[in-house]
Amino acid sequence: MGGIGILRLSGTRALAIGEAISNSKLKPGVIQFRQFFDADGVVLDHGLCLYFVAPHSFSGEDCVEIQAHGGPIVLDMLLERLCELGARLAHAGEFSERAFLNGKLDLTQAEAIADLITSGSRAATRAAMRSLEGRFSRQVHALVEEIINLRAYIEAALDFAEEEIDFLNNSDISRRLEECSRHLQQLLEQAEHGRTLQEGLSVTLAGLPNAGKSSLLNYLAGYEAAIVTEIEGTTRDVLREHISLKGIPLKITDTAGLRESENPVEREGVRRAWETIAQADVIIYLVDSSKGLTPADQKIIDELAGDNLQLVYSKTDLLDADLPREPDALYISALDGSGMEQLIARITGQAADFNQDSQVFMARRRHVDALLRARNCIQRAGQTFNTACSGELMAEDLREAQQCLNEITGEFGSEDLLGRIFSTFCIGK
Ligand SMILES: Nc1nc2c(ncn2[C@@H]2O[C@H](COP(=O)(O)OP(=O)(O)O)[C@@H](O)[C@H]2O)c(=O)[nH]1
Ligand SMILES: [Mg+2]
Repeated sequence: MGGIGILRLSGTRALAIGEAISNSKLKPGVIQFRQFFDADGVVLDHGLCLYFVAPHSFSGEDCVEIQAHGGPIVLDMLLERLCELGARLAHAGEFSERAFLNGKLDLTQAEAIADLITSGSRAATRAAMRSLEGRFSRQVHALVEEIINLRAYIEAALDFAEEEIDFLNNSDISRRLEECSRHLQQLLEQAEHGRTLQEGLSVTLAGLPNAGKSSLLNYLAGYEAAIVTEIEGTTRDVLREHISLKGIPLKITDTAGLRESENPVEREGVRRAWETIAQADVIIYLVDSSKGLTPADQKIIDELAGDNLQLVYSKTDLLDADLPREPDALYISALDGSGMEQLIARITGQAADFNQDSQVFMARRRHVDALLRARNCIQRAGQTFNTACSGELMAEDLREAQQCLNEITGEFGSEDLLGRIFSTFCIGK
Protein backbone atom coordinates (compact mmCIF):
# COMPACT_ATOMS: atom_id res chain seq x y z
CA MET A 1 0.00 0.00 0.00
CA GLY A 2 1.19 3.45 -0.83
CA GLY A 3 0.04 6.75 -2.22
CA ILE A 4 1.01 5.90 -5.74
CA GLY A 5 1.41 2.61 -7.56
CA ILE A 6 3.03 2.35 -10.98
CA LEU A 7 2.23 -0.13 -13.74
CA ARG A 8 4.62 -0.34 -16.66
CA LEU A 9 3.86 -1.67 -20.12
CA SER A 10 6.65 -2.50 -22.54
CA GLY A 11 6.48 -3.83 -26.11
CA THR A 12 4.98 -3.14 -29.50
CA ARG A 13 1.41 -3.08 -28.18
CA ALA A 14 2.12 -0.92 -25.14
CA LEU A 15 0.65 2.21 -26.72
CA ALA A 16 -2.50 0.48 -28.00
CA ILE A 17 -3.18 -1.05 -24.58
CA GLY A 18 -2.40 2.21 -22.77
CA GLU A 19 -4.78 4.09 -25.05
CA ALA A 20 -7.47 1.43 -24.63
CA ILE A 21 -7.46 1.48 -20.82
CA SER A 22 -7.47 5.28 -20.74
CA ASN A 23 -9.85 5.53 -23.68
CA SER A 24 -7.78 8.38 -25.08
CA LYS A 25 -4.86 9.22 -27.34
CA LEU A 26 -1.47 9.35 -25.64
CA LYS A 27 1.23 11.75 -26.75
CA PRO A 28 4.90 10.92 -26.31
CA GLY A 29 6.98 12.85 -23.82
CA VAL A 30 4.02 14.49 -22.06
CA ILE A 31 2.61 13.70 -18.65
CA GLN A 32 -1.12 13.23 -19.10
CA PHE A 33 -3.88 13.03 -16.51
CA ARG A 34 -6.24 10.20 -17.43
CA GLN A 35 -9.06 8.04 -16.15
CA PHE A 36 -8.64 4.27 -16.35
CA PHE A 37 -11.65 2.18 -17.32
CA ASP A 38 -12.76 -1.41 -16.98
CA ALA A 39 -14.46 -3.41 -19.78
CA ASP A 40 -17.85 -1.85 -19.03
CA GLY A 41 -16.54 1.67 -19.16
CA VAL A 42 -16.61 2.09 -15.38
CA VAL A 43 -13.79 4.22 -13.99
CA LEU A 44 -11.40 2.05 -11.95
CA ASP A 45 -9.03 4.82 -10.97
CA HIS A 46 -7.42 7.95 -12.34
CA GLY A 47 -3.83 9.09 -12.43
CA LEU A 48 -0.94 9.98 -14.70
CA CYS A 49 0.04 8.39 -17.99
CA LEU A 50 3.47 8.63 -19.63
CA TYR A 51 4.31 7.34 -23.08
CA PHE A 52 7.97 6.69 -24.03
CA VAL A 53 8.55 6.03 -27.72
CA ALA A 54 11.04 3.32 -28.70
CA PRO A 55 14.00 3.42 -28.49
CA HIS A 56 13.86 6.22 -25.93
CA SER A 57 12.68 4.16 -23.00
CA PHE A 58 14.27 2.02 -20.32
CA SER A 59 13.69 -1.23 -22.20
CA GLY A 60 14.32 0.28 -25.62
CA GLU A 61 10.76 -0.63 -26.62
CA ASP A 62 7.57 1.41 -26.66
CA CYS A 63 6.66 1.90 -22.99
CA VAL A 64 3.60 3.26 -21.22
CA GLU A 65 3.72 4.02 -17.53
CA ILE A 66 0.50 4.29 -15.58
CA GLN A 67 0.75 6.02 -12.22
CA ALA A 68 -2.37 5.09 -10.31
CA HIS A 69 -3.13 4.91 -6.60
CA GLY A 70 -1.04 2.46 -4.63
CA GLY A 71 -3.72 0.18 -3.16
CA PRO A 72 -3.11 -3.48 -3.87
CA ILE A 73 -6.73 -4.10 -4.93
CA VAL A 74 -6.92 -1.07 -7.24
CA LEU A 75 -3.63 -2.07 -8.84
CA ASP A 76 -4.80 -5.64 -9.17
CA MET A 77 -7.96 -4.53 -10.97
CA LEU A 78 -5.94 -2.32 -13.32
CA LEU A 79 -3.51 -5.14 -13.96
CA GLU A 80 -6.35 -7.50 -14.74
CA ARG A 81 -7.78 -5.00 -17.21
CA LEU A 82 -4.38 -4.56 -18.90
CA CYS A 83 -4.12 -8.33 -19.28
CA GLU A 84 -7.63 -8.50 -20.77
CA LEU A 85 -6.45 -5.93 -23.29
CA GLY A 86 -3.55 -8.18 -24.32
CA ALA A 87 -0.71 -7.56 -21.89
CA ARG A 88 0.88 -10.28 -19.80
CA LEU A 89 2.80 -10.16 -16.55
CA ALA A 90 6.54 -9.65 -16.88
CA HIS A 91 8.92 -12.39 -15.82
CA ALA A 92 11.44 -11.65 -13.11
CA GLY A 93 14.01 -9.21 -14.49
CA GLU A 94 12.33 -9.06 -17.90
CA PHE A 95 12.42 -5.27 -18.21
CA SER A 96 16.18 -5.29 -17.60
CA GLU A 97 16.60 -8.32 -19.85
CA ARG A 98 14.83 -6.56 -22.70
CA ALA A 99 16.90 -3.44 -22.07
CA PHE A 100 19.99 -5.65 -22.33
CA LEU A 101 18.78 -7.42 -25.48
CA ASN A 102 17.92 -4.08 -27.07
CA GLY A 103 21.38 -2.74 -26.33
CA LYS A 104 20.31 -0.14 -23.75
CA LEU A 105 22.49 -1.69 -21.05
CA ASP A 106 25.24 -4.26 -20.90
CA LEU A 107 25.18 -7.06 -18.36
CA THR A 108 27.26 -5.33 -15.71
CA GLN A 109 24.90 -2.37 -15.86
CA ALA A 110 21.81 -4.56 -15.63
CA GLU A 111 23.31 -6.27 -12.61
CA ALA A 112 24.21 -2.90 -11.13
CA ILE A 113 20.52 -1.95 -11.14
CA ALA A 114 19.71 -4.94 -8.97
CA ASP A 115 22.71 -4.18 -6.76
CA LEU A 116 21.74 -0.53 -6.42
CA ILE A 117 18.28 -1.49 -5.25
CA THR A 118 19.46 -4.09 -2.76
CA SER A 119 22.65 -2.33 -1.63
CA GLY A 120 23.14 -2.49 2.11
CA SER A 121 25.37 0.54 2.66
CA ARG A 122 26.05 3.99 1.25
CA ALA A 123 29.40 2.87 -0.12
CA ALA A 124 27.72 -0.03 -1.90
CA THR A 125 25.10 2.30 -3.34
CA ARG A 126 27.72 4.63 -4.74
CA ALA A 127 29.69 1.73 -6.20
CA ALA A 128 26.58 0.29 -7.84
CA MET A 129 25.86 3.68 -9.39
CA ARG A 130 29.38 3.80 -10.82
CA SER A 131 28.85 0.41 -12.44
CA LEU A 132 25.49 1.52 -13.75
CA GLU A 133 27.14 4.52 -15.34
CA GLY A 134 29.47 2.13 -17.14
CA ARG A 135 32.73 2.58 -15.31
CA PHE A 136 33.32 -1.15 -15.03
CA SER A 137 32.26 -1.90 -18.62
CA ARG A 138 34.53 0.80 -20.03
CA GLN A 139 37.56 -0.76 -18.37
CA VAL A 140 36.60 -4.21 -19.63
CA HIS A 141 36.19 -2.79 -23.14
CA ALA A 142 39.60 -1.12 -22.98
CA LEU A 143 41.17 -4.46 -22.07
CA VAL A 144 39.33 -6.27 -24.85
CA GLU A 145 40.62 -3.63 -27.24
CA GLU A 146 44.20 -4.31 -26.11
CA ILE A 147 43.75 -8.03 -26.65
CA ILE A 148 42.19 -7.54 -30.07
CA ASN A 149 45.15 -5.45 -31.18
CA LEU A 150 47.56 -8.05 -29.95
CA ARG A 151 45.62 -10.81 -31.69
CA ALA A 152 45.57 -8.89 -34.93
CA TYR A 153 49.32 -8.47 -34.70
CA ILE A 154 49.93 -12.16 -34.07
CA GLU A 155 47.43 -13.37 -36.61
CA ALA A 156 49.03 -11.17 -39.23
CA ALA A 157 52.27 -12.94 -38.43
CA LEU A 158 50.60 -16.31 -38.96
CA ASP A 159 49.51 -15.27 -42.42
CA PHE A 160 53.13 -14.82 -43.37
CA ALA A 161 54.28 -18.15 -42.02
CA GLU A 162 57.89 -18.01 -43.23
CA GLU A 163 58.48 -14.82 -41.33
CA GLU A 164 56.61 -16.02 -38.25
CA ILE A 165 59.68 -16.78 -36.17
CA ASP A 166 61.16 -13.38 -36.79
CA PHE A 167 57.93 -11.66 -36.17
CA LEU A 168 57.25 -13.42 -32.89
CA ASN A 169 60.71 -12.84 -31.57
CA ASN A 170 59.81 -9.25 -31.52
CA SER A 171 60.15 -8.03 -27.96
CA ASP A 172 57.17 -5.83 -28.62
CA ILE A 173 54.89 -8.80 -28.14
CA SER A 174 56.14 -9.72 -24.71
CA ARG A 175 56.00 -6.08 -23.65
CA ARG A 176 52.39 -5.81 -24.76
CA LEU A 177 51.48 -9.10 -23.12
CA GLU A 178 52.96 -7.91 -19.85
CA GLU A 179 51.10 -4.64 -20.07
CA CYS A 180 47.86 -6.43 -20.75
CA SER A 181 48.50 -8.72 -17.80
CA ARG A 182 49.16 -5.74 -15.55
CA HIS A 183 45.96 -3.97 -16.58
CA LEU A 184 44.01 -7.16 -16.03
CA GLN A 185 45.49 -7.51 -12.55
CA GLN A 186 44.47 -3.94 -11.67
CA LEU A 187 40.94 -4.51 -12.84
CA LEU A 188 40.79 -7.77 -10.93
CA GLU A 189 41.77 -6.03 -7.71
CA GLN A 190 39.11 -3.38 -8.20
CA ALA A 191 36.51 -6.00 -9.00
CA GLU A 192 37.49 -7.87 -5.81
CA HIS A 193 36.76 -4.70 -3.84
CA GLY A 194 33.47 -4.33 -5.62
CA ARG A 195 32.50 -7.89 -4.89
CA THR A 196 33.29 -7.37 -1.22
CA LEU A 197 30.91 -4.42 -1.20
CA GLN A 198 28.21 -6.42 -2.90
CA GLU A 199 28.49 -9.58 -0.84
CA GLY A 200 30.04 -8.21 2.31
CA LEU A 201 33.51 -9.10 3.49
CA SER A 202 33.42 -12.56 5.06
CA VAL A 203 35.22 -12.73 8.38
CA THR A 204 35.51 -16.09 10.11
CA LEU A 205 36.38 -16.50 13.77
CA ALA A 206 38.46 -19.60 14.42
CA GLY A 207 40.37 -21.09 17.33
CA LEU A 208 40.44 -23.81 19.95
CA PRO A 209 37.40 -24.37 22.16
CA ASN A 210 36.94 -21.60 24.75
CA ALA A 211 39.25 -19.19 22.93
CA GLY A 212 36.50 -16.56 23.13
CA LYS A 213 35.15 -16.71 19.57
CA SER A 214 31.48 -16.55 20.47
CA SER A 215 32.13 -13.74 22.93
CA LEU A 216 33.83 -11.75 20.15
CA LEU A 217 30.93 -12.40 17.78
CA ASN A 218 28.49 -11.14 20.41
CA TYR A 219 30.64 -8.09 21.03
CA LEU A 220 30.77 -7.17 17.34
CA ALA A 221 27.11 -7.98 16.73
CA GLY A 222 26.11 -5.94 19.76
CA TYR A 223 23.81 -8.59 21.18
CA GLU A 224 23.92 -12.16 22.49
CA ALA A 225 23.86 -13.89 19.11
CA ALA A 226 25.80 -16.94 20.29
CA ILE A 227 25.65 -18.96 23.49
CA VAL A 228 28.71 -18.41 25.65
CA THR A 229 29.61 -20.82 28.47
CA GLU A 230 32.80 -21.96 30.13
CA ILE A 231 32.12 -25.45 28.72
CA GLU A 232 34.38 -26.40 25.83
CA GLY A 233 32.55 -27.26 22.62
CA THR A 234 29.51 -25.04 23.25
CA THR A 235 29.29 -23.81 19.66
CA ARG A 236 28.58 -26.45 17.04
CA ASP A 237 26.58 -24.77 14.30
CA VAL A 238 28.15 -22.15 12.08
CA LEU A 239 26.60 -18.82 13.15
CA ARG A 240 26.41 -15.90 10.72
CA GLU A 241 25.82 -12.27 11.58
CA HIS A 242 25.59 -9.41 9.09
CA ILE A 243 26.98 -6.21 10.49
CA SER A 244 28.38 -3.02 9.08
CA LEU A 245 31.67 -1.58 10.36
CA LYS A 246 32.69 1.86 9.10
CA GLY A 247 30.24 1.54 6.24
CA ILE A 248 31.59 -1.83 5.13
CA PRO A 249 29.16 -4.71 5.19
CA LEU A 250 30.60 -7.75 6.94
CA LYS A 251 29.48 -11.33 7.27
CA ILE A 252 30.93 -12.56 10.53
CA THR A 253 30.86 -16.28 11.21
CA ASP A 254 31.42 -17.98 14.50
CA THR A 255 32.53 -21.60 14.33
CA ALA A 256 33.05 -24.61 16.55
CA GLY A 257 36.39 -24.80 18.36
CA LEU A 258 38.88 -26.79 16.30
CA ARG A 259 39.71 -30.02 18.11
CA GLU A 260 39.41 -33.77 17.73
CA SER A 261 36.23 -35.03 19.30
CA GLU A 262 34.47 -38.33 19.88
CA ASN A 263 31.10 -36.63 19.86
CA PRO A 264 29.55 -36.92 16.37
CA VAL A 265 27.71 -33.60 16.73
CA GLU A 266 30.86 -31.73 17.64
CA ARG A 267 32.81 -33.54 14.92
CA GLU A 268 30.32 -32.32 12.32
CA GLY A 269 30.64 -28.80 13.81
CA VAL A 270 34.41 -28.92 13.41
CA ARG A 271 34.08 -30.17 9.82
CA ARG A 272 31.79 -27.23 9.01
CA ALA A 273 34.18 -24.86 10.75
CA TRP A 274 36.99 -25.91 8.40
CA GLU A 275 34.68 -25.56 5.43
CA THR A 276 33.78 -22.00 6.47
CA ILE A 277 37.40 -21.09 7.11
CA ALA A 278 38.32 -22.18 3.58
CA GLN A 279 35.88 -19.65 2.09
CA ALA A 280 36.68 -16.69 4.33
CA ASP A 281 38.09 -13.37 3.11
CA VAL A 282 39.57 -12.80 6.55
CA ILE A 283 40.33 -15.43 9.21
CA ILE A 284 40.64 -14.24 12.78
CA TYR A 285 42.45 -16.85 14.82
CA LEU A 286 41.82 -16.41 18.52
CA VAL A 287 44.23 -17.55 21.21
CA ASP A 288 43.25 -17.50 24.86
CA SER A 289 45.99 -15.32 26.34
CA SER A 290 45.51 -16.80 29.80
CA LYS A 291 46.72 -20.09 28.29
CA GLY A 292 49.14 -18.63 25.76
CA LEU A 293 49.95 -20.04 22.36
CA THR A 294 49.80 -23.85 22.75
CA PRO A 295 51.29 -26.46 20.39
CA ALA A 296 47.71 -27.23 19.29
CA ASP A 297 47.29 -23.55 18.33
CA GLN A 298 50.58 -23.55 16.46
CA LYS A 299 49.62 -26.62 14.46
CA ILE A 300 46.39 -24.98 13.25
CA ILE A 301 48.07 -21.63 12.58
CA ASP A 302 50.65 -23.36 10.37
CA GLU A 303 47.81 -24.87 8.43
CA LEU A 304 45.95 -21.57 8.02
CA ALA A 305 48.96 -19.40 7.30
CA GLY A 306 48.30 -16.87 4.56
CA ASP A 307 47.90 -13.14 4.18
CA ASN A 308 44.24 -13.31 5.24
CA LEU A 309 45.09 -14.75 8.66
CA GLN A 310 45.05 -12.43 11.67
CA LEU A 311 46.28 -13.69 15.02
CA VAL A 312 44.35 -12.23 17.96
CA TYR A 313 44.95 -12.87 21.65
CA SER A 314 41.69 -12.78 23.63
CA LYS A 315 40.81 -12.21 27.31
CA THR A 316 43.60 -9.68 27.87
CA ASP A 317 41.76 -8.53 30.99
CA LEU A 318 43.14 -11.70 32.63
CA LEU A 319 46.68 -10.71 31.66
CA ASP A 320 49.34 -8.52 33.22
CA ALA A 321 49.30 -5.30 31.26
CA ASP A 322 53.06 -5.17 30.76
CA LEU A 323 53.66 -8.69 29.45
CA PRO A 324 55.66 -8.79 26.19
CA ARG A 325 53.49 -8.63 23.09
CA GLU A 326 53.93 -9.96 19.56
CA PRO A 327 54.13 -7.14 17.02
CA ASP A 328 51.82 -8.65 14.39
CA ALA A 329 49.19 -9.96 16.77
CA LEU A 330 46.28 -8.00 18.20
CA TYR A 331 45.14 -8.12 21.82
CA ILE A 332 41.49 -7.86 22.79
CA SER A 333 39.09 -8.41 25.60
CA ALA A 334 35.43 -9.04 24.94
CA LEU A 335 34.85 -8.31 28.60
CA ASP A 336 36.14 -4.73 28.77
CA GLY A 337 36.28 -3.99 25.03
CA SER A 338 39.97 -3.17 24.99
CA GLY A 339 41.75 -3.59 21.66
CA MET A 340 38.49 -3.74 19.72
CA GLU A 341 39.16 -0.51 17.87
CA GLN A 342 42.46 -1.84 16.52
CA LEU A 343 40.78 -5.10 15.55
CA ILE A 344 38.02 -3.29 13.67
CA ALA A 345 40.59 -1.09 11.95
CA ARG A 346 42.54 -4.16 10.90
CA ILE A 347 39.46 -5.93 9.52
CA THR A 348 38.14 -2.95 7.62
CA GLY A 349 41.65 -2.06 6.49
CA GLN A 350 41.61 -5.32 4.55
CA ALA A 351 38.67 -4.01 2.60
CA ALA A 352 40.29 -0.58 2.09
CA ASP A 353 38.34 2.51 2.93
CA PHE A 354 35.54 2.24 0.44
CA ASN A 355 33.91 5.43 1.55
CA GLN A 356 36.97 7.35 0.40
CA ASP A 357 37.66 5.27 -2.66
CA SER A 358 35.93 6.84 -5.62
CA GLN A 359 37.30 4.17 -7.97
CA VAL A 360 35.38 1.22 -6.62
CA PHE A 361 32.58 -0.06 -8.78
CA MET A 362 30.14 -2.82 -8.02
CA ALA A 363 31.17 -6.27 -9.13
CA ARG A 364 29.99 -9.78 -8.53
CA ARG A 365 31.66 -13.12 -8.02
CA ARG A 366 30.80 -13.95 -11.63
CA HIS A 367 32.89 -10.97 -12.80
CA VAL A 368 35.82 -11.83 -10.58
CA ASP A 369 35.73 -15.43 -11.85
CA ALA A 370 35.75 -14.28 -15.47
CA LEU A 371 38.64 -11.89 -14.81
CA LEU A 372 40.59 -14.66 -13.12
CA ARG A 373 40.05 -16.96 -16.09
CA ALA A 374 41.10 -14.20 -18.47
CA ARG A 375 44.24 -13.64 -16.44
CA ASN A 376 45.09 -17.34 -16.59
CA CYS A 377 44.69 -17.28 -20.38
CA ILE A 378 47.00 -14.29 -20.70
CA GLN A 379 49.57 -15.92 -18.44
CA ARG A 380 49.35 -19.07 -20.52
CA ALA A 381 49.83 -17.01 -23.66
CA GLY A 382 52.98 -15.56 -22.12
CA GLN A 383 54.32 -19.02 -21.31
CA THR A 384 53.47 -20.29 -24.77
CA PHE A 385 55.29 -17.35 -26.22
CA ASN A 386 58.40 -17.90 -24.13
CA THR A 387 58.65 -21.66 -24.46
CA ALA A 388 57.01 -22.84 -27.69
CA CYS A 389 57.10 -19.53 -29.55
CA SER A 390 53.98 -20.72 -31.33
CA GLY A 391 51.82 -17.97 -32.72
CA GLU A 392 48.89 -20.28 -33.26
CA LEU A 393 48.66 -21.48 -29.65
CA MET A 394 49.13 -17.98 -28.39
CA ALA A 395 46.38 -16.61 -30.61
CA GLU A 396 44.08 -19.26 -29.21
CA ASP A 397 44.90 -18.29 -25.61
CA LEU A 398 44.22 -14.66 -26.40
CA ARG A 399 40.94 -15.49 -28.11
CA GLU A 400 39.87 -17.32 -24.96
CA ALA A 401 40.90 -14.41 -22.74
CA GLN A 402 38.81 -12.09 -24.88
CA GLN A 403 35.81 -14.40 -24.55
CA CYS A 404 36.10 -14.42 -20.76
CA LEU A 405 36.07 -10.62 -20.74
CA ASN A 406 33.13 -10.47 -23.13
CA GLU A 407 31.17 -12.71 -20.77
CA ILE A 408 31.34 -9.94 -18.18
CA THR A 409 29.55 -7.41 -20.32
CA GLY A 410 27.34 -10.02 -21.97
CA GLU A 411 28.71 -9.75 -25.49
CA PHE A 412 29.59 -13.39 -25.31
CA GLY A 413 27.51 -15.79 -23.28
CA SER A 414 24.93 -18.50 -23.26
CA GLU A 415 21.17 -18.29 -22.80
CA ASP A 416 21.92 -20.15 -19.63
CA LEU A 417 24.00 -17.38 -18.15
CA LEU A 418 21.38 -14.76 -19.01
CA GLY A 419 18.60 -16.85 -17.54
CA ARG A 420 20.58 -17.29 -14.34
CA ILE A 421 21.29 -13.60 -13.97
CA PHE A 422 17.87 -12.18 -14.74
CA SER A 423 15.91 -14.77 -12.80
CA THR A 424 17.38 -13.38 -9.59
CA PHE A 425 15.81 -9.97 -10.31
CA CYS A 426 12.35 -9.07 -9.01
CA ILE A 427 9.43 -8.77 -11.33
CA GLY A 428 9.21 -5.30 -12.80
CA LYS A 429 12.91 -4.62 -12.61
N1 LIG B 1 37.78 -12.78 31.32
C1 LIG B 1 37.34 -12.98 30.07
N2 LIG B 1 36.66 -14.10 29.79
C2 LIG B 1 36.23 -14.30 28.52
C3 LIG B 1 36.47 -13.34 27.49
N3 LIG B 1 35.94 -13.81 26.35
C4 LIG B 1 35.39 -15.01 26.66
N4 LIG B 1 35.56 -15.31 27.96
C5 LIG B 1 35.12 -16.53 28.65
O1 LIG B 1 35.71 -17.67 28.04
C6 LIG B 1 34.80 -18.74 28.00
C7 LIG B 1 34.63 -19.25 26.58
O2 LIG B 1 34.09 -18.18 25.78
P1 LIG B 1 33.38 -18.43 24.39
O3 LIG B 1 33.13 -17.11 23.80
O4 LIG B 1 32.22 -19.35 24.56
O5 LIG B 1 34.55 -19.18 23.62
P2 LIG B 1 34.45 -20.07 22.29
O6 LIG B 1 34.39 -21.48 22.72
O7 LIG B 1 35.73 -19.77 21.56
O8 LIG B 1 33.26 -19.60 21.52
C8 LIG B 1 33.48 -18.23 28.60
O9 LIG B 1 33.43 -18.64 29.95
C9 LIG B 1 33.62 -16.72 28.49
O10 LIG B 1 32.92 -16.04 29.51
C10 LIG B 1 37.19 -12.13 27.85
O11 LIG B 1 37.46 -11.24 27.02
N5 LIG B 1 37.60 -12.02 29.14
MG1 LIG C 1 31.73 -20.65 20.79
